[in-house]
Amino acid sequence: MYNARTFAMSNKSIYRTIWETISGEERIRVAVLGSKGSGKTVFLTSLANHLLNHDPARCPLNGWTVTPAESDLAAGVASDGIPLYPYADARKCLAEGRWPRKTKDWSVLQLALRLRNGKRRRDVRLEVLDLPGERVADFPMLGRSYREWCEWMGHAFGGVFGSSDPYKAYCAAAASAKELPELFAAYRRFLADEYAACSLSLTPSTVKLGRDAVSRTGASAEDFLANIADVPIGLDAERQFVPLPPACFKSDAPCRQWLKQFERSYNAYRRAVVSPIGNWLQDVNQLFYFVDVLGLLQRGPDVYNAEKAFGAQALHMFARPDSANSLVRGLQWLLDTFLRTHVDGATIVATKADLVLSEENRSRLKNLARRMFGTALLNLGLDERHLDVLSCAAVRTTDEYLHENALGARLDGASDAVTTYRAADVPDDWPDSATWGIGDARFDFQPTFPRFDRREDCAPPHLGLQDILLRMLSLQPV
Ligand SMILES: Nc1nc2c(ncn2[C@@H]2O[C@H](COP(=O)(O)OP(=O)(O)OP(=O)(O)O)[C@@H](O)[C@H]2O)c(=O)[nH]1
Ligand SMILES: [Mg+2]
Repeated sequence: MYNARTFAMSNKSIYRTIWETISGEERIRVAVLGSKGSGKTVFLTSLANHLLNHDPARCPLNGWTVTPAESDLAAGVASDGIPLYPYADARKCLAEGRWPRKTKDWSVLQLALRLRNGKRRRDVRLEVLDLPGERVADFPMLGRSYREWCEWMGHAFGGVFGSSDPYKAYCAAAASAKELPELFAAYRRFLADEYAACSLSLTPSTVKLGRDAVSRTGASAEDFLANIADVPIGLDAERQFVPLPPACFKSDAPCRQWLKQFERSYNAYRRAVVSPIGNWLQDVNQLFYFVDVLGLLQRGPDVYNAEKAFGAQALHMFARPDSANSLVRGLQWLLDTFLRTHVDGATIVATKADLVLSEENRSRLKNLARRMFGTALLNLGLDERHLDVLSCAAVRTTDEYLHENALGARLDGASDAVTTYRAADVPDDWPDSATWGIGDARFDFQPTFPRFDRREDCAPPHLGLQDILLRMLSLQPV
């Protein structure tokens, strides 16, 4: 039995180690993942703003100071054809008192930074991924052939995400389908029913977030179904694919006729949409999973369950293989260890912490995030010292009036007026699902709008951003 923890020589791939040795620059590659609306883009914008204009009084980093390196990657040259994170646009939105738009495509923030603390100096190239939350649903395609993906779908919707009646109905319809439109209609029906049941794992994600990057939503399954009626299930109308259930793999099954075609369309989709992100993720050394705990409390148990399954699935991608009990798997493991960087830290971040009053509430926020994802974190196979749960508001929008037990914030995007209001409290534990429903009045955490200095060199006020940065950049006190 080969044990990865015993044999691992480095978390970094050989390629990466050579690159760093030659360039003299340390590279820190960070994946920021989370479902849609969890706060990833706002975080990236605030993070870049703070690092490009570091003010130790606003963001103390254990005595370290950060300056952009002369090569100034902030202005940005895309490397490897990867889109660069549109920082300037997002920062402009914040300065105008609006939130950045929903992310449509994946991008990478690249910053060349010089870190100093007394005599110590480090040159770091920081790379942080931003992607639309919907794309995470396609991650199971990584490293899976079409057939393996079909098996995974059966496994996921027949157990991992809970046993799904819409999936069972889809499988029955697929097994007897005679024409492709019939099969595609059955799969769309399944997606719509899953959507209505709050599932976040709608794949291929281009059905939800079309190739035109317009997010398809709807108030009900029927609304959603109508909104995805013309969206191809795949790259385009000619290259559509759906998972075939096990019954279709039998030699006499009518649905088997589509196997080859779906294999081709699936491969094309994986190559164009999923693999570029997957390749980038292969070299990630820090993982941050964002969760909007307050939003979950507001939206009730179905969304909670969907988020929990979704997050566990996203985290699982980074699990370190811990053993290999055959020679072939042992060799695979060795290759993997040398070619692939393994995450050396994972952090769950409960976002939007400025929507609650007091440290006590923020600490409960962290506890809820820990209860939700603690097991998924431990399953990563990392030493517990490298796992953490934090709470953060990347952009602090509220003022606290502790003596009045109130918050002050802009509650209306169109007006600059600040309203003072009594903020809801975070519970000690996740509510009992029997008494917890959508829009529970106990969890009325009001959405707010940003308000802060428009000057670019004055980065947004925040709560707890420094704790994330200390981890991300490994900034120990000197
Ligand atoms: N009060 C407060 N609200 C926040 C903060 N961060 C995000 N929000 C709110 O959450 C919304 C979504 O934030 P985004 O950063 O766009 O979310 P995302 O994870 O990038 O979402 P996708 O692009 O859809 O995957 C924003 O429009 C704000 O309403 C924060 O620090 N404080
Ligand atoms: Mg985004």
